[in-house]
Amino acid sequence: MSPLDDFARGITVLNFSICPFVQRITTVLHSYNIHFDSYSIDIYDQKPEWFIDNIPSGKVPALCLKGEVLNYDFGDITIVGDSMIILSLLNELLAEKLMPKDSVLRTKHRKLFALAEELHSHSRVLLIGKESDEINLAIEKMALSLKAINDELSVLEIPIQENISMLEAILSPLFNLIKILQSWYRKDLFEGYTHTKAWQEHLCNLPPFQQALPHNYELLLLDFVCRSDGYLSTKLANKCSLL
Ligand SMILES: N[C@@H](CCC(=O)N[C@@H](CS)C(=O)NCC(=O)O)C(=O)O
Repeated sequence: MSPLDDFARGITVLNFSICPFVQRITTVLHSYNIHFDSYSIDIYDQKPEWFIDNIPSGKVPALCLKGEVLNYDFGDITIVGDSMIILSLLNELLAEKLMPKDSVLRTKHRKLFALAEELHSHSRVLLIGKESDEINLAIEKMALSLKAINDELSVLEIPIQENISMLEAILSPLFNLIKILQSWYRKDLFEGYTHTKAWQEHLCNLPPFQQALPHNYELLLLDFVCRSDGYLSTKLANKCSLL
């Protein structure tokens, strides 16, 4: 049975509690006070047929849009997957407010989006990688991505405007995830990267990002790590045993 017919008009975000890619979307929606509903998909269980039929990648986030949303009529239902595609759609609906007007600056932001994807893949290894060699390699690769991110951020001013940009929506969940990984690995992954550290401080405290973050996020993430049976779950065995 598909729940799609039961979704209210407007926006429904298909989510998974710990997903940083979902947080990109909900951070924007909170920042612009756009009402939305959420529907949880357990991506580690058998995914529902209606979900796979509409989102063949089987990944969240996905956005279901019904009727008029931000002055655009999406008809009976429109379903969009992939956080970057959803962010571009939101950017269009929000009259391009999520991106800088200046094209050189826009290119810098896009470069950072690509670096953020790299960093996500290394973070994933740190979360659920099995062997210490694999982890060490991911930490080395992470340092390279972080150096590049730090260089890019060094020439960007930390924003002070009220509503957030696409860059902030992409980096907040990532830098928050790395903050938690740092405490679990007892390692300052941002050591020496002063600009990145300053941005991390700014991004992790952004009110719309805080609204997008489940209140028990670290615990939910810990549960996910402990179930993964990877290197980190062994390292955190004491914490895992308390769950
Ligand atoms: N490139 C995708 C990545 C999304 C993604 O990796 N989502 C994860 C949860 S955080 C997922 O749904 N995984 C399920 C799967 O791989 O089967 C995006 O930006 O939306």
